Amino acid sequence: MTTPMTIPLSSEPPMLNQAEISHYHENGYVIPEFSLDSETITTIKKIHNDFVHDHPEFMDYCPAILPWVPQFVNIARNPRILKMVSQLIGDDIALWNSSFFAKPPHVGSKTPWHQDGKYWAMRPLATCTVWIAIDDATMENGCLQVVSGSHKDQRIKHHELNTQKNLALNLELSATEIDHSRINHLELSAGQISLHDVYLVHGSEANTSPNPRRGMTLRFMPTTSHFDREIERQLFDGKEEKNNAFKPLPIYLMRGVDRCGRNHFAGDFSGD
Ligand SMILES: O=C(O)CCC(=O)C(=O)O
Repeated sequence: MTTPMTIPLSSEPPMLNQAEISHYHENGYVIPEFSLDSETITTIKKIHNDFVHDHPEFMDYCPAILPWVPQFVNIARNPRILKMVSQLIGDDIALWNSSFFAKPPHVGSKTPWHQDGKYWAMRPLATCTVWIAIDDATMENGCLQVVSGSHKDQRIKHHELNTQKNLALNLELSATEIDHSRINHLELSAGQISLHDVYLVHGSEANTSPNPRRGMTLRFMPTTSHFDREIERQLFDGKEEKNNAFKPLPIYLMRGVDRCGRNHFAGDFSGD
């Protein structure tokens, strides 16, 4: 019998104030008073540049970068980021993915309107995404857009297959599911972050500007959810992932313990 992994809770003081926490729960996202330092952003750019140099197929979008660039886990270990996430989804949290929406100048793909939960394998569905602006994200270069409050009914709405070229994702919410009166553009300076809920409707326009719009995501789930490897496999089947054969995602316990007792973490053998 092995001892389950435990990572002590952070002793950091709270990062989000009550208004920010309420904004997240009410609207499905929040932009906190926080910014990563420029040195960290420069390091991320350099590592990402080296990565796309070796893997040009991921120049625009990489759905899962940790299997290729495990050192990005250290960005997720930032105690202040973990504190914010724990204030939103609880003290027991695991990092299960990081994607890179790089949107190069002039050719960067549109991300169609979608809900993340349509694509994901944990049950119950739950994730707080930390979206990090690696460049200034503006209306011109395709900043993230969200539909405020669209997470509230906790329902995966109807998506349709869209096989059009130059889309980062191939499932798109049906037009009738989008409340255009509640769209907000999340313009951020490099280093700023937004956090969003698994049910939030969001997307972004193509980047037709001369400026890059790199966005890096960190996907955190509460360990009350089980990352179901069978569902992960089924969701992958039939998908062309740019020469990327199926590889189960490594999951990292970031804080606390595995509450559901069924997750299997990198470096731990106590899950199922
Ligand atoms: O950065 C983008 O364009 C889209 C990001 C996104 O869909 C996500 O973070 O889930």
